[in-house]
Amino acid sequence: MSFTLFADARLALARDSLAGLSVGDALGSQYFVPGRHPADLAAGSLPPPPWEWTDDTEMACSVVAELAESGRVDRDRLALAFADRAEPYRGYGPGAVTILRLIRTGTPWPVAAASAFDGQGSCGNGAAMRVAPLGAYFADSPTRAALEARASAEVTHAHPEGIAGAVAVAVAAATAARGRLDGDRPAADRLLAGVAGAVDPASEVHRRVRRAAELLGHPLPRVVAALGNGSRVTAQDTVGFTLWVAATHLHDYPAAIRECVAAGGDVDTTAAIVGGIVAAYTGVGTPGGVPTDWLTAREPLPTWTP
Ligand code: R7I
Ligand code: MG
Repeated sequence: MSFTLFADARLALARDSLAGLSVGDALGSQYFVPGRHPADLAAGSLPPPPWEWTDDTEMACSVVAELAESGRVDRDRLALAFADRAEPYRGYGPGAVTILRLIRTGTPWPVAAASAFDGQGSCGNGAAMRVAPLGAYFADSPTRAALEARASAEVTHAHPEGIAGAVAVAVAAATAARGRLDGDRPAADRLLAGVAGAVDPASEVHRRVRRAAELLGHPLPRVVAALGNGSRVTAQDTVGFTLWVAATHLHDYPAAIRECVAAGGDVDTTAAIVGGIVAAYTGVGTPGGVPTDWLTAREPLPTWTP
């Protein structure tokens, strides 16, 4: 069934996803602080606030600001927004630091992005980590979500795997938000099949999304062994795993985040991706949604966030 989504309804979906993304990022990064243990979260104990967000959230806020402004991704403007707003101490990847510095000092983004990693372009998980709210914004069209996700990725991630990771996460978030609007939770296998169908079939990201579907119902250590947990900080090593977690726990935000923390690896980013997808389905302060006390513990978002 086709339907019309007004701009403010799109933005509300994107903002709920951003809440889930930023809380996942901020809580996940707490487990890099010495003395914090994943087992504490599993036992129900939260780290003391404030939970500071990282580059994942800062870039996601720019994506949402771009959509609020123009309803689409203008690559030139998004590249400049990423570059101008980057606070250096937020934990950006080394490739991203270089690309954003080049853009800030006048290098066109296609040149800056293509120069990364000896001309391979970045296949880091950074394009995937910031894109879930964009998927939620395009809840009415996974095709459009995929197209705009590609545009949002290209300004920093020229490598096909980096782009595939962003497309996969955006389509998952669009499907989750659509399920929320329909009042009908998408089944895990259907969600993953829809994502696989939207992603470059030649990519490793595609292979791992397919593998994630085969591993539904399997225990976490087995899943991490097969799909990774982001410890390599690449899209290939991150996205399949995060989609397995999101598809498995789509109705239960706290359980989804606990799973990311238990898995280890690039926890702020896996929890940001998973949190962004799951919150597109659950919302905030709802049963199974982003808990309001978690949201309060998170450092406030930048003042310019829409
Ligand atoms: O993708 P990116 O923005 O990284 C995001 C991650 C998240 O975890 C953030 O929270 C932050 O911690 O970083 O930044 P990049 O530096 O472009 O990519 C991340 C990493 O992926 C790099 O440091 C490399 O280790 C790896 N990588 C590559 N390795 C080999 N060849 C990215 N591209 C390549 C490549 O082409
Ligand atoms: Mg980070």
